[in-house]
Amino acid sequence: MQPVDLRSDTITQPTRSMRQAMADAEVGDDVFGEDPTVNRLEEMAAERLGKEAALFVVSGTMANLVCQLTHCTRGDEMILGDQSHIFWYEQGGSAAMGGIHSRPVPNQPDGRLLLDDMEAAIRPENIHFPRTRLIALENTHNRCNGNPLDGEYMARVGELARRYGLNIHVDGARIFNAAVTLGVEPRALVKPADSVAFCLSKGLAAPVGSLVCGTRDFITQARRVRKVLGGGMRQAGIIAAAGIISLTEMTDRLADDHANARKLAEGLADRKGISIDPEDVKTNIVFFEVTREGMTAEELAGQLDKEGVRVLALGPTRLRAVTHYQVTSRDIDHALRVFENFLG
Ligand code: TLP
Repeated sequence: MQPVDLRSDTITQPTRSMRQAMADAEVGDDVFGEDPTVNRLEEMAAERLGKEAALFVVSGTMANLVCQLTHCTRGDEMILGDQSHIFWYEQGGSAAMGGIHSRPVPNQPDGRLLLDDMEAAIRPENIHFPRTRLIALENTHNRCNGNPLDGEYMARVGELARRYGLNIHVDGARIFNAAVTLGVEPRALVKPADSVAFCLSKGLAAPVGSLVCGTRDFITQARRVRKVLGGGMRQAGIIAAAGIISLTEMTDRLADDHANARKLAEGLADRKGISIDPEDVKTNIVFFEVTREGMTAEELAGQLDKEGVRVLALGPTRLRAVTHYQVTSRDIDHALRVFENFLG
């Protein structure tokens, strides 16, 4: 049997129709704006996110960085969650590349930042202080159990940002997971956002690519930033073609991943030496703790790997499993049997 690889939804392989679309893609030089397939993908992305325009970039990390560099100049401050992907996993690129100062605010267990915490973090005008420019949110929130943020919360953040003249960026790497679980279109979740980044190469199964969405002016500036980062691609329609399939064929099926994640969480809750509340699992990300005396997350992940079940150890006792297109309900049954054999 093939390993059941639950390390991340980034491991998804392109579908047959993606490979076909890639082979047949009409292409041109995208730095000249002449790749019809990239142009079509960008139009589709802007429409789905309810923004004027979009920009195709190579990764979620580049999408976030392009947005931060477009919103901020050196010495500006960005309010963001202390558990956010930007803060944890992007090498501090905003500081390294843009001289942007990060102001972390505690993420609540559901991924929100409290309005009061954000408001308290906004700098008044003072010669000693950096200028607060940007609020960055994450939806779904990776390190907070993949929790979705709803439109109502976003509207309240929007009101706060407007009051202080701040911009909002949403790292929506998995915004389609949020939309599917909340039963809305993604545009309903990002109305007050000035920029949104989302990924094609996670649950949506494309091999490469993310999109930045915003106003036409913002995207014009972001296109310049992408170029200086070396991200101007030429016949990128080859990969954009797969992204079009992501948007047309792969969004609704995310509900299956969420059902599999819930099934995994419920099964794990019955295992000895594991602590998890299945109610916390709203999308495709399942965090759990190993509570067996003397066993680390690393050891448990190593043992499971030997039996063909791959998960990530993300802390001394914390592990993560992510469901995706390549994981079936039967794979979850198999994974749960392996957990049971090992833990009882
Ligand atoms: N997340 C990856 C790892 O980097 C942790 C994963 O396996 O979950 N925003 C969010 C919320 C993400 O989860 C990720 C990737 C990114 C941005 C970055 O995307 P890429 O990997 O395309 O640069």
